Amino acid sequence: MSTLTDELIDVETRALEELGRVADVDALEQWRVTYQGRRHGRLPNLLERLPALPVEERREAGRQANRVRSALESAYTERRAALERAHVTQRLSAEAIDVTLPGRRAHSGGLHPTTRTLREIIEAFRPMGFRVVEGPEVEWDYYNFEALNIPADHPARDQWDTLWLDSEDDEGKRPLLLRTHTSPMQVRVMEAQQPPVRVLVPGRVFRHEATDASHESVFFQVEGLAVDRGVTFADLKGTLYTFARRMFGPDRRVRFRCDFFPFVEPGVDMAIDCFGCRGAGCRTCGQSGWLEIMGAGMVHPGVLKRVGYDPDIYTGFAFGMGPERIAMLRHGIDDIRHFYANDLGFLEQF
Ligand code: FA5
Repeated sequence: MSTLTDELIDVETRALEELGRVADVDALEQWRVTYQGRRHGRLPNLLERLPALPVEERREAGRQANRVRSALESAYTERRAALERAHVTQRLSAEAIDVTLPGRRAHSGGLHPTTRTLREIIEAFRPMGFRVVEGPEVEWDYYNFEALNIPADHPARDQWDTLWLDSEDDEGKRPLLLRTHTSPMQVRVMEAQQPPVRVLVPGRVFRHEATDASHESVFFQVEGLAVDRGVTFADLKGTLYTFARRMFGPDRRVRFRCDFFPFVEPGVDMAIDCFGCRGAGCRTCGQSGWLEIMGAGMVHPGVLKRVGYDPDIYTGFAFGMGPERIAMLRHGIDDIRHFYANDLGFLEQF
């Protein structure tokens, strides 16, 4: 028959052994109830038998009992601390940030291809002495048409149909409309100053238009105007050739053809060979092989007279170009409708 002392040592051995296998807080609690639980714990069960022992056996058993109790208590405390440490480490590693991962790049916006092109056009003309001015998108009929030799019944109004607005204060220049080109600024600039004039006018224009690969109904133009004594058609051609070389490079073909605009005399249109077909004809250029980028000409004497310039003293040239068409040529964009469709896939390429 084993003594209580033997049983105490036996319980201690098992308890410590089992404690070594305890892997989490739940199992630890289970262990505590099994060995130290007040009501049915193995150790308290043994201790209950102490008072009934004969005196000489009780002393030795009592000493062992105290030793085993404090051994189990300190083993328990140590194990609990170790489990808590492991738990914290585990949580930290689960929540850890891997600083070696490459970060996500912040998304930064960019300039719209039209804005970029406008700036490039301005930079191409700046060394030739042109300054930049802007004008109103809502314009009087007078500036958009009348002052440019396009009276109410003129057929040129058909090709420049637009939206009209009601207005109270008409100053005799009514009605109001969304400007169809930047040419009204020729008149406004000349009304406001005396020659020499050398301005560039970027801005948005509006037209009633059946849209296709090279036509939008809301688009941009850049107007140019140079007026002084002795300005000739050779100045016009030289200026625009210089521009074309700066913008498109020396090996691009440039075409001038006679064209009619009521506010110039003579008038031309300038085209660049189409990037898509190099002149053979395709959908982008409407099968013509050329992409028309601007209208131009010598300022009509009637327009000069209307703003108070003497056409016998002053002459000048003007031009109006489409920056979207220029961006199409520079970047190989096959449809002008991409520009304002707000498709990020398109816009992020610039
Ligand atoms: C004009 O608007 C004249 N004001 C240009 C001008 C100015 C002539 C000064 C003489 C002197 P036109 O309608 O051709 O002309 O347009 C000029 C340029 O704008 C065209 O060459 C083209 O590049 C661009 N453009 C015209 N219509 C559209 C359109 N619907 N969509 C995109 N670009 C267009």
